[in-house]
Amino acid sequence: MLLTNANIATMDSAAPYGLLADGIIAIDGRQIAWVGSAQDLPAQFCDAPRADLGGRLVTPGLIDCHSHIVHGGNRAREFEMRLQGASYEAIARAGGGIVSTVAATRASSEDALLASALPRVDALIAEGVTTLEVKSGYGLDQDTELRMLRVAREIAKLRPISVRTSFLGAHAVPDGMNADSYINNVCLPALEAAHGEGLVDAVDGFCESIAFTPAQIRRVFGRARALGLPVKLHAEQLSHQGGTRLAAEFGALSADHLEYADDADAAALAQAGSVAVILPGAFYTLRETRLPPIDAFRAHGVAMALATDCNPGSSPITSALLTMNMGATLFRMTPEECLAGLTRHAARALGLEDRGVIRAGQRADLAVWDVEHPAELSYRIGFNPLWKRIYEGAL
Ligand code: DI6
Ligand code: FE
Repeated sequence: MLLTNANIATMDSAAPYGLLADGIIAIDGRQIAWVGSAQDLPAQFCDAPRADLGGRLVTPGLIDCHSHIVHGGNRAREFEMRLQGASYEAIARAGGGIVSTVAATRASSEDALLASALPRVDALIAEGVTTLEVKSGYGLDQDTELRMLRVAREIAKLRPISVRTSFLGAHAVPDGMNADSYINNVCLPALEAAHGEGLVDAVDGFCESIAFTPAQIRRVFGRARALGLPVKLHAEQLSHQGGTRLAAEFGALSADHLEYADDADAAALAQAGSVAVILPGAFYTLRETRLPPIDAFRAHGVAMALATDCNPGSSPITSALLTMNMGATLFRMTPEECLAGLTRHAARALGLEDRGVIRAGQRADLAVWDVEHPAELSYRIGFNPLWKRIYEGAL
């Protein structure tokens, strides 16, 4: 099949957005077979059926590389409390925050978790998202952590979306346990069990004063390494703990949040080839003021991804497009950086080489937008110009 008369943001060349005007994409089965200018179409494709895109913009399918989209309940009540002045940390210390979602998630069956996640997934799909990362981390016991990951895998069977899972057992310390014994007696055995069931694509952690120290995360990463699993880390979100450098030391796929990261952290990420995952939804929701060091990431050549961080506490957002707008408006990322953040660099943050750019041999996961210029995707607020979404070659 040929997609003709397309304005293609390949995200794969030195040109801004890798733009290719009057382009054609040839799709063979689930893959892109060829992409280029209309006049260069190889003879072998000339007789293929054509779909005229009317000059619309085609981008790679969007990739949300950081989400906690599977969870029980919601935290609207806590949202009210924060508006009355309580801080995120104070709420967490008072048994609210992550721990309250843990209670709701433990009380939810697999079916209930799935039923509550699907409408959120559908909202992302409606905006052209074709790959979604989903974390565990609201179980904090073996059964519930595994249940969350099974639900994540189930999503990909029920919807046209590719799901990558991250085991986030080291997300919070459950009530009545100390952090070290939780890591040793719950988190590490749960990781082994989840991996044994094929439920884990990567291992994540939350390195923060209200969560785990670098020394504790190091033990989790050590086990991940022993199991042959890549790592990523919530680092320097609310304070500087040294998680970013730990992540870099382990060759992490990504370090995420990073508001309190510094120049040396940026250098370490660059050296390790780790992606900086920027999460403006959490910054916005928590009304943070400390900006991630975007200039340092640029100066050191650190690839920046953007993601929703969809979660019931700090980022109850299910919009990839609004995430791009926030990346631009709050962090002064360019619209091109924002789009790369949800395509090319997001793929890297998940360790995926078969998607994120429009190129022969890549998966045919595409988004067709009724816009003239790709900057429009970051510019509008609350407007969805998706015209068609193509998943594994299917329109
Ligand atoms: N950082 C976050 O922003 C989310 N998790 C994390 O480690 C928040 C999770 C929550 O508040 O439920
Ligand atoms: Fe997160």
